[in-house]
Amino acid sequence: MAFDPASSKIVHLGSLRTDQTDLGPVRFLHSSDLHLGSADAALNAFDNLIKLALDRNVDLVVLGGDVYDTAERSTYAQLRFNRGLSRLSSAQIRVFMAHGNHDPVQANFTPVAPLPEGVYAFTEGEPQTFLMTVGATRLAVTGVSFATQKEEANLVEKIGATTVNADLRIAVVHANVAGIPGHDNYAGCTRDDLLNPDIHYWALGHIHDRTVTPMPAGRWWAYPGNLQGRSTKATECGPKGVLIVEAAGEGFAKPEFVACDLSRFLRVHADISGVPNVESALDQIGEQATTAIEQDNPLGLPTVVRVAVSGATDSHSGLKKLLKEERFVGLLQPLLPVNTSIKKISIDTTVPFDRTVLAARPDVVGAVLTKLDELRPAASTGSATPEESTDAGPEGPATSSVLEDLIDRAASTIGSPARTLTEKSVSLGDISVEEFLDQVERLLIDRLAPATEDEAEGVVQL
Ligand SMILES: [Mn+2]
Repeated sequence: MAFDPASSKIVHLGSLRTDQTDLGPVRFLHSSDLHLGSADAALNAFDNLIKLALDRNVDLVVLGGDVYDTAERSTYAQLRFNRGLSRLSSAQIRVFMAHGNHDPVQANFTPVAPLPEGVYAFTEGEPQTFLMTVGATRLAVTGVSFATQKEEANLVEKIGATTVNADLRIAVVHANVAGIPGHDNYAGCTRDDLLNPDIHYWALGHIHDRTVTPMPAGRWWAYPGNLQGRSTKATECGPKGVLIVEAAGEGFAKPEFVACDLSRFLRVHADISGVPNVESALDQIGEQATTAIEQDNPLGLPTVVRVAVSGATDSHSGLKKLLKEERFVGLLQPLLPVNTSIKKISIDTTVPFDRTVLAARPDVVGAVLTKLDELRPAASTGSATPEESTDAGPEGPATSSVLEDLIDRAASTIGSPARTLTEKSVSLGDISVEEFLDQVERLLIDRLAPATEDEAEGVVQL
């Protein structure tokens, strides 16, 4: 079937199924952020995607952008991508692909070959719709690509403004819904833009965290997340793969996640509160981390972990020393499942303490804890994010600016330990003020109220 997809806003593809008696529901695979060309693991995960599409006998595959890691599109990645697409093409599975900020349409690259038959890349700027019949269903797939890396237009709104005559509509686009943090705010749109009743499934790309959100009447918007994790950054952790979506009722049934990744990244947390010594602490950390790794990864894929340890324990200073001597990884490694490598260990433990005794101390520790107790009742609502904290209400300065003052004052009184209590020390983000205060308190106790003489640098009695 020869035509120029760039020339038409609506393209008729006819009937998708070779078996006209197959009236089963429309079934498709949704993937995005494949970042092909980054590491070979991504290309191998793409091979898993192809195998899955064939095994599940889907009618179509939709790709929500950032198929390639860079605008220059690695030649090797293009060849591997085309090889996979050709297998879908031979099986009569159509592919609809939007481009995102990593692989915009206007880019300096040389294609290794034209796209295989039955693979369609959406044009830039204005949405394009493909109409087809799948069994008894008239299906429309509408999408649009990024022209350049920094797409400013609301592409979701542009798609929503198009009208076509169909029973089911899938929209394919790379976009940031409601300014999700941690990702560039390209092609931003609001949640309300997605409520458009004409679109039954928004096949989105860009956000590497998988997000599947139901809307009324069997409609959904979803980010499948990237196809293969790349680091221990929070959004890169956990199983990565694709969504399999099947028509049901007047829309679609809940999408099914299927992992396609070949290696995994994971953040694990071990709570060793009350553990009496360093040896038991190591055993506990090993046990808790193993449970978390096995739960995330029952098939035993190679896993890279970051381990965070917390709790009030007598092993606190011993663990800190092991970490300083760079001996921790070597000791923990044999306690974890084979195929696990440790990227980082962070020790956020404290010495065991009696809070009442500390709060009564006539020094900066007592003063700070007393101040924190005063702040807690006011902290029952709101968040500690800097944007919200600048909104000082009529009742006075917002909580986190009070804390900032407090930390400043502590820093000028006692020197370096408190000065390290910067915003980096606590995870300012979408946390409540109470959680924020807890983090501040834990850091204060760790740095200002050490258990042993040799840790007691910088503590000044008031
Ligand atoms: Mn992106």
